[in-house]
Amino acid sequence: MLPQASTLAQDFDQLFSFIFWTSFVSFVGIVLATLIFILKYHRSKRDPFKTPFIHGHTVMETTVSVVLFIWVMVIFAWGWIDYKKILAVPSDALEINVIGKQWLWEFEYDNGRKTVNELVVPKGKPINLLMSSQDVIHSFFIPNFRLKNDVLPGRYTQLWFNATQLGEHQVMCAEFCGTAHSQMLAKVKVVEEKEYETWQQAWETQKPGVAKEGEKIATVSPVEKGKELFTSKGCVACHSVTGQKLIGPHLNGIFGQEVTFTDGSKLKRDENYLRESLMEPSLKLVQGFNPLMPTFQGTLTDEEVNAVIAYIKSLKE
Ligand code: HEC
Ligand SMILES: [Cu+2]
Repeated sequence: MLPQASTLAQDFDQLFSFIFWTSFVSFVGIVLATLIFILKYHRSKRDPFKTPFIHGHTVMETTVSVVLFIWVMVIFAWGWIDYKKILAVPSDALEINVIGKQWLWEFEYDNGRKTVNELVVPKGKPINLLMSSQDVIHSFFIPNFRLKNDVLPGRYTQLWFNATQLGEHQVMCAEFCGTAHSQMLAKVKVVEEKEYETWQQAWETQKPGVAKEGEKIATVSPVEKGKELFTSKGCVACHSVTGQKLIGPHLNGIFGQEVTFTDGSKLKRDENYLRESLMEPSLKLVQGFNPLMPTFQGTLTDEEVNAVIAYIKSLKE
């Protein structure tokens, strides 16, 4: 077995073992029963009619059906309980943007640092990957963590984990995505929290040619980049970030809150909703407003969309 390197790995392995071993036992039972029946009831020259005609056995048939039903329901319930753990992203998780493209993985941290095919994370801290693809469907798969989720163009998916083992863990793309699909590999490097902080500080203070030793460089974090785009792309003309109503609704303090649309339906604003608001603004109209927002499809790159969303998320009441 591969190492169990995340907090959830053991849970998933237990369910896997349960399914594997119960299936194995029933497989052995079926093969044995088949052999016994062959030996006992096969047609022979000596006694061609030794097997009596069987009418069925209600008690046995019902028992088998009920036992099998319970077995399947146990697997279902157990799987559901585990699946909910995948969905329950801890609120204090460190968020990292992941962009998949043919054929590499790009990571962007909240301070603006970017890495390719190497994701460095602190051990024992919940990490939430906010993933999207720039081209086709990919899938982010970390076997040692027993975690995998598809990475889709034009939409966010998430994957959270809490790494429990130091060292490097292989990442693969698990969705066939073209010629170099099998080389679409990355590593998750798990380090102690201290080391992680030093690693980030080293970059912030010693980026070659930009800053003298010990001096902070002007790094552009996604939030800062988003703030710039908010002005340069003209969002400011229609949206305030101070609570004021302009042509469009104000955007501060809205993330995670409920929004009501003109047709009366409601939705909790999440990353995918914000993304959709930028790409297809007329799809869901905020109550009390007119369909005046232009689409930003094709105008903003995936990275810029991530930045704008990070900025909106950072705006408090
Ligand atoms: C010409 C005016 C205009 C511009 C420019 C504009 N918007 Fe909008 N926006 C609107 C209007 C009007 C609405 C409300 C109607 C709707 O839902 O489409 C809206 C809705 C939104 C919403 C949903 C708000 C909510 O309360 O749920 C978001 C998010 C948003 N805009 C973000 C942006 C961003 C980011 C930009 C710049 C990249 C931008 N908008 C540019 C007019 C504009
Ligand atoms: Cu891929």
